[in-house]
Amino acid sequence: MAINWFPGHMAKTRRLIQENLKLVDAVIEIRDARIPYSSKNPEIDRIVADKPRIILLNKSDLSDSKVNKEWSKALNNETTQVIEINALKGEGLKAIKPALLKLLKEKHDRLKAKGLVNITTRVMVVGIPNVGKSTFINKMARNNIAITGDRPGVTKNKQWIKTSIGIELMDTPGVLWPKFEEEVGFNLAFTGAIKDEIMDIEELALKLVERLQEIAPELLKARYKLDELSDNPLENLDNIAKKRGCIMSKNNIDYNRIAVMLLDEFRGGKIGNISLERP
Ligand SMILES: Nc1nc2c(ncn2[C@@H]2O[C@H](COP(=O)(O)OP(=O)(O)O)[C@@H](O)[C@H]2O)c(=O)[nH]1
Ligand SMILES: [Mg+2]
Repeated sequence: MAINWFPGHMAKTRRLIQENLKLVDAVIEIRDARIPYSSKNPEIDRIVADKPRIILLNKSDLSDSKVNKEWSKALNNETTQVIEINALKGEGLKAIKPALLKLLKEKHDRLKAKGLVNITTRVMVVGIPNVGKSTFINKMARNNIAITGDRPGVTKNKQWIKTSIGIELMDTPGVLWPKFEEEVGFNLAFTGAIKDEIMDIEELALKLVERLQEIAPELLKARYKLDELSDNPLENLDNIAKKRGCIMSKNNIDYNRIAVMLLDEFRGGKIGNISLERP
């Protein structure tokens, strides 16, 4: 993670976000469509409370579209609308405004009854690091101004970004912490949310093979032209390495090289559209 979280830090972030929530009509929570459970902040439901919420399943270009539908169905409810998007390409963004209007209908009707005509809808974007918050905000911003840097909570001097769909976004997203669970850690690492420098990437690649041989064996076989898979992930990793010529002297496997290659190809969607989690 770009940020090292510790309890004081988390409390401050929570407080900042809760303060900023008073200024908005709704929350846009972004998750990684490949790992909608692992990319969820553990306290988000309590933090957002009863604010209308839109959950964006981002990076849907990399996940399994059938599984995206399952997640949408599982997470949709009275106060939460789920939308699949690809923030890089701007796909799916059109559905956001109608979803917001639906969630805010009663409030808007009340305001209209009082005679208000031009109602501005203000929204805050939140999510754990690497889910695509900055990419999304930049895509939504009319002038495509760059917003960089991950800061927990949001800054004191907020600015509102006007978007092409008539809603205003708080300029800085609320950066939340991830769950601290082993399985979640691996999922975040597989998808590239945790920096490789702090991971043992050979172990990570082996774990990924183990996972893929379980959930996407055909895609794994096809990508690396393997006739069959072994039950033993290490054997599969060795075979993948041989197919890719990751061999050193004396026929030893170059595990570092195949690990980098495999993780890179998975993250880039080259092995296929793979959802690591189902609802
Ligand atoms: N394939 C794909 N990559 C994306 C998408 N959205 C963001 N990314 C990439 O994910 C990485 C993290 O995005 P960023 O906006 O910095 O995430 P943030 O930490 O939440 O602000 C970057 O490399 C983006 O290019 C998407 O919809 N599809
Ligand atoms: Mg960012």
